[in-house]
Amino acid sequence: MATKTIAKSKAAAKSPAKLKYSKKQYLKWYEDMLLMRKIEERIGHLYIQQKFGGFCHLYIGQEALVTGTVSGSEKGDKHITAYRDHAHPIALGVHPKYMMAELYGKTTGLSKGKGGSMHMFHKESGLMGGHGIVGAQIPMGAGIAFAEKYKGTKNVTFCSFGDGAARQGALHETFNMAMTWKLPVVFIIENNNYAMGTSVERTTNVMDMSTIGDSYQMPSFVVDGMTIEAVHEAIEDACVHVRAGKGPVLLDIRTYRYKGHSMSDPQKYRTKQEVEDFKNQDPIDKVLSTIKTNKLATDKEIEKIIQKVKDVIDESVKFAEDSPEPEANELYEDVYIGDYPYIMEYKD
Ligand SMILES: Cc1ncc(C[n+]2csc(CCOP(=O)(O)OP(=O)(O)O)c2C)c(N)n1
Ligand SMILES: [Mg+2]
Repeated sequence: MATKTIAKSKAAAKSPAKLKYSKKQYLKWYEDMLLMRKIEERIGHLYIQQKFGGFCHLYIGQEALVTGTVSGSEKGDKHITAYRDHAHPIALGVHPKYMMAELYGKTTGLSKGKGGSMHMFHKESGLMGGHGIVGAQIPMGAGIAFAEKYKGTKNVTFCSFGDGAARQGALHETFNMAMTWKLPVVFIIENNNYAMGTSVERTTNVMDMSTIGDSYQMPSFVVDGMTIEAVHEAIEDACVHVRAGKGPVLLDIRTYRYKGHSMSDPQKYRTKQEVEDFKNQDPIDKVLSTIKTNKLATDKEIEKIIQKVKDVIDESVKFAEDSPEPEANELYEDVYIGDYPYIMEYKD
């Protein structure tokens, strides 16, 4: 598709040094991404110390995706994602203490302690989860977009899923319906090149994942996910199309996770050099370099941001540790239990 080629060259041509965005925007990007990175480093340590259990997938390296998605979107828009979801509430302006409390399984958590790491929800800010079933959020994202269209809002739904999830059959039914009904949804492939230990090239004959939209004539773009400006601009462009009622857009955002798939991953499927090569394109380093080169903040101001981040993390851990566990009699509240007689019986 012609559009795809244009978008590729547009993304590649972006240069942070050109300062297309304001000082305020750069400092916000820096603070948000730093907070995501540092809080997840802490989460990794807390997990090893067995402060909480369950699965735990870190987003480290991918911060520019959700940060640029939110900065390029508007209030009222909806966001749905997979289980790698600790950074999403932060991007949406939710204090991370509620995310931390959820990890600890406490009542003050984003899902009242019943969801854990993979199920962060915050309806008020538009976060519709956090989903542990690979690809489950693809049809659900289209469903949310359908509801927005039905209600006559101008809200866009951002539906993010991994390169592995993109291989689920439900994607094709969803893409077909979303294009037929011109639903207001931006599909985002968080393409970090691996589904657990399986690389994209081991799962497909077609390496360019943006072509998945072609059979549905869905406008599709490849985006540099290690550069915040590129993500932000791609989202803004996509929103112009979607809000005009023209239907979905697919963004294949190329990113990389620095840590293992989850907390137990020996990472034998990739070399240390590969990880280092991506760390050399780190989105947070790039934003900081732009801030320094263009003198958008003094060293003292940068230090202040770093200190603020540390304080917010300490506050979040303390809040999570001090919060109460759910009571046993809350077990069946806020969870879908269906209308099965045996459950009702058990409840009585
Ligand atoms: C339906 C389903 N199948 C398998 C799994 C096990 N599983 C968890 S994560 C994962 C890999 C998904 O990779 P990707 O979509 O690329 O996301 P990433 O972890 O890279 O963010 C698999 C197979 C699952 N949770 N759900
Ligand atoms: Mg992946």
